Amino acid sequence: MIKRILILFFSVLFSLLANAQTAVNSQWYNDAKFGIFVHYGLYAQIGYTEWAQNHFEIQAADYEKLQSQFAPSQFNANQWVQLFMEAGAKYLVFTAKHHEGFSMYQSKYTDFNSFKSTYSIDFLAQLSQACQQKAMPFGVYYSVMDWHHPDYLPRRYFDNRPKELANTANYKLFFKQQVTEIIDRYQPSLLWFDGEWENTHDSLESVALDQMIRDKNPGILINNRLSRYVKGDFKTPENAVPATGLKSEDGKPVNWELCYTINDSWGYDPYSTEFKSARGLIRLLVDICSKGGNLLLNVGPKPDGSIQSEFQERLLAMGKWLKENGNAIYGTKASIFEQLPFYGASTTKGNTIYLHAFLMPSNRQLAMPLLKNNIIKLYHLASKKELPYHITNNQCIIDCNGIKIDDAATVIAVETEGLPELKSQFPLYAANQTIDLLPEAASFDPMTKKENMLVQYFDKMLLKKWNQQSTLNNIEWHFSTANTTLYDVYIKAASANELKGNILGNLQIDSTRNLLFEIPARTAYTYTNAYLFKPIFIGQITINKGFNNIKLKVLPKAGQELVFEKIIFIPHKK
Ligand code: FHN
Repeated sequence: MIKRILILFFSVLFSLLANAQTAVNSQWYNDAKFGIFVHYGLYAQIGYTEWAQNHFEIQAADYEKLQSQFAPSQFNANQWVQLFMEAGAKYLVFTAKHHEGFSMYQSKYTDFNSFKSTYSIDFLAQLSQACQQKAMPFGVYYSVMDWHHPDYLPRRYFDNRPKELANTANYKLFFKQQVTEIIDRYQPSLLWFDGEWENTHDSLESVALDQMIRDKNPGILINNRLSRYVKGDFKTPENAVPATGLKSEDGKPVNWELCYTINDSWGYDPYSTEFKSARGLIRLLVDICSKGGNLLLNVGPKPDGSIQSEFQERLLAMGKWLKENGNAIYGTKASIFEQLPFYGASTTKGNTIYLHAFLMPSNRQLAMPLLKNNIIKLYHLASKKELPYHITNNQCIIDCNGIKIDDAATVIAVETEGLPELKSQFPLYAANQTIDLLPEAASFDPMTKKENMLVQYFDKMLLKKWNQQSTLNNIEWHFSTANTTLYDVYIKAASANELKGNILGNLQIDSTRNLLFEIPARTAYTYTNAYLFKPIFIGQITINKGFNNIKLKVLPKAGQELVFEKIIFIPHKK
């Protein structure tokens, strides 16, 4: 009995220690917020993404020929790492082996590796060393799926090698050997597995492998893609920010990292020429941080190992912004606000709240929901200039006159007495006040990503493309009123397409009362500027004292599309 109690005691203790270990290990990762992902392999030579072998249905034997042509003449590990540092990134994840099966290092277990090609480069050796010199944590990507190894199953549909000869046990051993040599030799801080989805029956014994890795290096972080049987230390959504961050089943925030491409491809693709803007990438990083995650931004180097100028320009622009505003990113936690009255986001670090205004309101008065705390200091982060503020309508209104507005995000720091706590999420309006309901201050139904629908148009935000194809069902505002008041209600909106008929809509007040309205069709002959529309009167409504919920819904028919600027409630004058 005593023996059993002791065993139980020690196993609980070990598991507590293991969990505590993960929490300590992940500190650098949680604080880093921004890493660079590099997808580089033989596929860069084809220039049709890292899936080129699959796309062009190339047999493994033919694909092997790319090894002798691989000529990374411009590769320079120190220059890469220098660029990533200048971008403000805090860690690097490099593809040691992608689905093509080519090892980008000197592996003992296969000759299909970069050291055995003309340039004899061990990318892992050079990059891990360059990172070490700059104290930048180094991470290794490793694909479970392998289109080259003769013993990996299942094969690609076009692969003509006889399956019967494959012995999965050999691949399992190879996989384990390579992972072991990578850990032993290059000591990565992080392992980023991928391509795990085919091994549904876990022929690769991932649980044991995960344990083996952690026994070897208890400090290592492992993503959630080794297999479905292993949870991993962080989740890895791809190319789309989860609307409210990610939580565990018991509702606690979990570590997560969005991997994201600058154009539309991970591996080099000269045909993928739609590049996200630097401004968009900065805002993406802010948005991710405001939801408690990290950004792993991808770069796909050219076949010669250089990094194309479009990527460099964007990375350097991010670095420039981070140099001034990095305090509002590194080491921060998610926003304490559910919703902000302006277009932007917020992050928190200790006693400081950072407000990131993507768009500064044209009157330069930035509103923050009311806090319980006293404010000790409130300043523009980039210039350290203190800013005047006052409390009104249950909001803290910050006067942002006299500071330089940043096109990507202007950051205001609010230092509070004690840890910041929210007092009131929603504004409170007096009887004689006009209420502007802006799309950036609305909650969108969970089906729709707000940032996909909002477009900055000079000094305002517009909600665009509300049509039959959009998932948007409604948008909602919440606020309180100090008195019961009768309002004249206007909408500023227009039909984006010509000759498609009037667009029907409904403004619902507290789920019970409806103001139905029509946005007149735009005719080809009256075309002026669709975005400089006049307010359309839609009726009168009494708003009761207290908390209110206003829901806007439009019902576009085929071909119709709405552009929306705002709803205005003006107290009725007798
Ligand atoms: O198939 C891969 C893809 O090529 C790329 O490596 C991404 C990065 O997360 N992962 C897989 C798709 O999820």
